[in-house]
Amino acid sequence: MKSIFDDRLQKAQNGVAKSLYRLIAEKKSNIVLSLDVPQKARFFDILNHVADEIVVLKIHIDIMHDFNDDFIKELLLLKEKHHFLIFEDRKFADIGNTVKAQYTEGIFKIIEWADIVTAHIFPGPGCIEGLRSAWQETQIKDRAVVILPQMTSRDNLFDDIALSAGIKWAHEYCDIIIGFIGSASVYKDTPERETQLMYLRKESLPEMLILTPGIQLDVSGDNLGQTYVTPETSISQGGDLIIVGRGIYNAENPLKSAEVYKKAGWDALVKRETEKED
Ligand code: 5BU
Repeated sequence: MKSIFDDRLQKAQNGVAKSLYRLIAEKKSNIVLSLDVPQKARFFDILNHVADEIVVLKIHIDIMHDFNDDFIKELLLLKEKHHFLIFEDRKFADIGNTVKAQYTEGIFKIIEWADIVTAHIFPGPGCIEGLRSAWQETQIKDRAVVILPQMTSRDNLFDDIALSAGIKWAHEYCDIIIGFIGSASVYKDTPERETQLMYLRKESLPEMLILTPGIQLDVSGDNLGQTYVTPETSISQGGDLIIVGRGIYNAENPLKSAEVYKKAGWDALVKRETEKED
């Protein structure tokens, strides 16, 4: 029997995308855990509990207290043991020369440990070229970029023009861009009731992955402008992976919560993919 996303796996050019498609099928999970927990002990405690349920661990390295090389060593050991990819949500947004330095230098040396990073599209393609040039020069085998043609924050300035530019550049830089951040339920500025997320799915290369933050089962937002939808809403509109932060790490029992999101995400994905085949 064909496993989920087999066709997309065959088409994928980037090694990280291939690994991710394999992990999704093997772990029967489309969960990206956004572990925005600055205390190292709590961070690793939660990660140890939920690592088998997730396919990607997303972090913001610059929020960690007492960052040092041991943090990365410990992270890489857990990656090896539990099989997940590491995603630094850096949102690079500068000229190519600067993002190249931010990706490779400084105390974090992100390129050495992050399989995936995020980049804005507003600076233009030079931003992507800077990251790609760093990747080519370091000769690290598999590295990937996810770009942001949408965001989940309330009243953001992303529009249909940014969406189309993101889709175009993802085509052009498909050796390093493996997909997009998507946000459900934002409608395109056209008479048809089509969301930007549906459009993103329809117009982008089939092998592109769409990762959607702003996911919670029980609440619709926070008091700082975040907006939430359910896994089902996001996936039915074209999201492939659901990014869950506080819904898991702030739960009384993060493992139980991760299991609930995993089931909700997986069921919605299987339903969508099965309906497509019929
Ligand atoms: P939450 O706790 O599930 O709300 O965390 C969401 C995470 O996803 C957090 O790390 C954000 O920085 C990240 N995020 C987002 O929420 N919305 C976006 O549009 C993008 C990233 Br891009």
